[in-house]
Amino acid sequence: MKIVRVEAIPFAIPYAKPLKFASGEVHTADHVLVRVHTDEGLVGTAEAPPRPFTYGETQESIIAVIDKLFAPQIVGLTPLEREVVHARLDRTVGNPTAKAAIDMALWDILGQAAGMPVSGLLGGCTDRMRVSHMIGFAPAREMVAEAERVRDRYGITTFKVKVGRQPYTDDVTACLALRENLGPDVELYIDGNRGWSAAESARALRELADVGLLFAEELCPADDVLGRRWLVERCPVPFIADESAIRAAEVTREILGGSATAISVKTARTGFTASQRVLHECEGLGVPVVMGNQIDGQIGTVCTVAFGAAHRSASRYAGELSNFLDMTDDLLTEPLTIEAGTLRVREGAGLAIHVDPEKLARYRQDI
Ligand code: MUC
Ligand code: MG
Repeated sequence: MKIVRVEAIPFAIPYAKPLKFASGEVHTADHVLVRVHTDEGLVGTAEAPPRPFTYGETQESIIAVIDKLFAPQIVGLTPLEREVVHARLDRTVGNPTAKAAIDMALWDILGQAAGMPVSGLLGGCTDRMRVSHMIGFAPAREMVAEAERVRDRYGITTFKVKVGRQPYTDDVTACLALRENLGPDVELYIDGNRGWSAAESARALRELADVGLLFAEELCPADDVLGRRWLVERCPVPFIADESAIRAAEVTREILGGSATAISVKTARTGFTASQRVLHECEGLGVPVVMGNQIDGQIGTVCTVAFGAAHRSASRYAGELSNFLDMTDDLLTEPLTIEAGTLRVREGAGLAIHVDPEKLARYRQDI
């Protein structure tokens, strides 16, 4: 079975409620649907979510790099030759979501060919994950109201609170209000998207001592090398590297350099193959992992839960699997549902991603 074509289709779905955080905001899911076609008629599907403010990719750049660079390099290979595929794609240093979507689409083909679910092929640890919901910037009382709504409606009891605003005291107020209103039983952690300095982060962590945080993520830039190490040494909870440690080599650098003590794995940027490398490295180093969310739609979320549930170490903590709730619509024929704070892996061969042709026709941007 050979790869004969790679399609990169731009689509745009508005958010009902935009997500705001220290490094940007998202009002529309301007994503790219990636389909890898084979000569035997099997088609692998995944989505690439551009995050221009984080990785520099845009919808247009993802399509250009797939059409002009990546597709011509992999057409003619078989879906089993993933090491060859990656050796070719990795000649290019950047473009993480374009590479990740191709990787996941290839796994989808392998699963379909074997008649087995990708989550099982990856590891098959469990069939579901607990869900963590991200709360973006808003006045404290609105953040509390959103967390209460999500808890009451979906049973979600883990929240990642976006911080990194100026002054940092706005975020401290929001976190204190969340703990006070939601009570001791919910899990809370914070993500600064590099918005604070090391000193502001340290002050905020001191003022949040009684909140009982689960983790602190990317509070200050990893490029402030000594400041970040100084902060991580003082941080009372595991300090997650997200956008500062994407690939295995960056994980090595950040962990061994003392700039992080936990890692966010996002299939949107490392697919399944490179995510597995990072995960196994973290297991070897004894470093906790959280399945992160790159502001994924439902297709991306199907991929994240398939990977997270496949592995013991990736399913230990709640995964960030609920961003799609803030979108007005999506492309799947059968929408994902979160019940009792849990999302199940899609049943069926491959990734079991079934795109509704009418919805794709409505939201695609290229015709
Ligand atoms: C996160 O964990 O940082 C915000 C930017 C991005 O790339 O992902 C999100 C969530
Ligand atoms: Mg993050």
